[in-house]
Amino acid sequence: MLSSPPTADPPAPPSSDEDFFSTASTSTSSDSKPPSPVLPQIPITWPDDGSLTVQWVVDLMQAFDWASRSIPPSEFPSVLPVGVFDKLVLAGSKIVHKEPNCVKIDDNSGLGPDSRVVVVGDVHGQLHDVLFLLKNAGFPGDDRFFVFNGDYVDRGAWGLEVFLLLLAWKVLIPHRVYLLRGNHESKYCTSVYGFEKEVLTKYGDNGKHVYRKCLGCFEGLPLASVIAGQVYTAHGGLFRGGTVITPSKRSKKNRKVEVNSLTLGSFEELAKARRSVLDPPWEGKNLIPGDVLWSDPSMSPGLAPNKERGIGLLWGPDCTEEFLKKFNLKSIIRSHEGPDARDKRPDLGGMDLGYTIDHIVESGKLITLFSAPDYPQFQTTEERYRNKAAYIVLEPPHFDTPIFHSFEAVTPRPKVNPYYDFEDVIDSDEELDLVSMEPDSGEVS
Ligand SMILES: [Mn+2]
Repeated sequence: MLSSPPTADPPAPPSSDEDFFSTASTSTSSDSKPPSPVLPQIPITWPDDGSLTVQWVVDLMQAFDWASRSIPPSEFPSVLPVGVFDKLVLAGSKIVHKEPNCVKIDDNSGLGPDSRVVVVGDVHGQLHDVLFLLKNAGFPGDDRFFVFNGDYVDRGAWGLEVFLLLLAWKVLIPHRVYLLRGNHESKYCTSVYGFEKEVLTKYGDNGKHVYRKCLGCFEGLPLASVIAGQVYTAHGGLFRGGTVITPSKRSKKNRKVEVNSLTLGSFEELAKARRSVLDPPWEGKNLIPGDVLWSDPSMSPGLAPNKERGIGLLWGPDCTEEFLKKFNLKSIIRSHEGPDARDKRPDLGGMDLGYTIDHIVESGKLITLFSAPDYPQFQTTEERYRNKAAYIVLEPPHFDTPIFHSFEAVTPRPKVNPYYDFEDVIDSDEELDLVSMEPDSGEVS
């Protein structure tokens, strides 16, 4: 029985979307389709009227799952023709580019007493684990919001599928699904950690076009969210403020840019940052996007440059407290560090369960959330971490107490070749190769 008494009790949990691949059709209209067959309808076609349905998105997920098990990557366009890719990415890009740098999810956006908010960390192209997560947490819907903390692509072999299926949910219900940007949604990371090569392999002659369109969409992804005025989420975390610009009216060349000793930034400064850059700059005056996407917590007090990564900040428990207190928040949920990264940081917790509570301070907590189990999937056998992953559910009435759900990797997964040199490439992008990055990064002089 799912009915609940008409009291102030919390509402009954939403029914699970069990067996969504075999019994996905829930439409009651007269022209409803029969349940999806095991073999998907391919190629996927764009709806005539341009409006997606839940069934379309479910069919897309099923087709991606089937393709990952049944056809070589180079035949991917027989599942998703480039014309349909174009339509989906155009629709998604238009929506995300209009969103503010920090999206607010509150009663103005439909958050109510029956709502849940699911927060998800790095997923890194692990398609089957993302499909499991969506099934386990329940699909996005009227009462179920999703905030993804970025790093959809790279490392895993199905970054394109993961990003596109999440983008399809975004297009279907833009005010229930929020896709934040991770540091891997950039030109630099995708050229080193596999996504570019993956796209070129899957789309052949159209690969460059598809890759460019994906980067264009990544550029538009918002940087952070605030849920119910209680929880701040972002891929890396906190960011600096106080970049003082001393303008000179006479000559632009003499314009001085001074960075004061590091101080925490405000939401006003976050709102003004220019996020539409292929690679967030690590120098100059547009530093907030790089901080939000690349920073890490530290157990040492204060705010310092993140020398390990070459971009972003390290912030201590005192900064977590200052940020929470100043903005009247209860927690920070960030991602960005998997089991490999945490292996090298003995003063912080390990990522065996998919989350860690890094700072506990007077005003609340700092949490790291990682949603890619058994990561990274191509690591040589003896070095595998076999970590669980996790997602967080925030519940009414206050949405301020994270409930953790850990889960294991879906096995067996299809055998595939990696799209990057996992033997030699450094772990967890801890070090930015500044020389290989384009100097401009879209930065204005
Ligand atoms: Mn990351």
